[in-house]
Amino acid sequence: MRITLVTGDITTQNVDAVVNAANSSLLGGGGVDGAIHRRGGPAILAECRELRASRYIHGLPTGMAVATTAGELPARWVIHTVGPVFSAGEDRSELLASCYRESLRVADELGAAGVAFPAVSAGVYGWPMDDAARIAVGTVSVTATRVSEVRFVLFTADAHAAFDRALSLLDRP
Ligand code: AR6
Repeated sequence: MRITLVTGDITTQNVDAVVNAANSSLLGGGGVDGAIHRRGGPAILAECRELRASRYIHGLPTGMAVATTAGELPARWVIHTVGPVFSAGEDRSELLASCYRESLRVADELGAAGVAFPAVSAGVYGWPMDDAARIAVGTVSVTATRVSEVRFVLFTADAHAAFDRALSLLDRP
């Protein structure tokens, strides 16, 4: 699997699936979630509402992922995952790693070859960027998947630099 980094907006990415840093309501929010629903149009929210009414009456649990179509986005699917809120007192890294693993599992089910991820939990949910990047890159690189390209789409130069550092740590023996 190829891991690539770009600075930019995830809603413009031409990949099979884009991952949404959602919340368990699946009914939208700010950050990436807001941008995806705004640019993707109402079809995504309609499917999310269906998922809430059928499979996830109590919401999508933290660390899980589920797909919808991508509405008017260039991608074919949106994979919604719920990152953990950062806690200084409790190690929730395993839940953040689970977001990446579960999203790749869903991508495999869909047959998606290219998947774009944002820095899950590193915005409103407060996860320090360097640590979020290390968990993201570290998890994706050891997950067995048929996905051939994972593209991390970072919103700022600082986030891009953090993912760059995480990738170079990976190369070190
Ligand atoms: N493309 C790529 N990255 C983006 C974009 C974009 N269009 N917009 C923001 N980012 P966040 P979270 C970056 O807050 O921390 C929502 O309200 C952003 O700079 O989107 O998992 C949900 O509904 C940051 O680095 O997600 C939840 O309630 C990263 O994406 C909650 O926020 C993630 O920031 C989830 O919080």
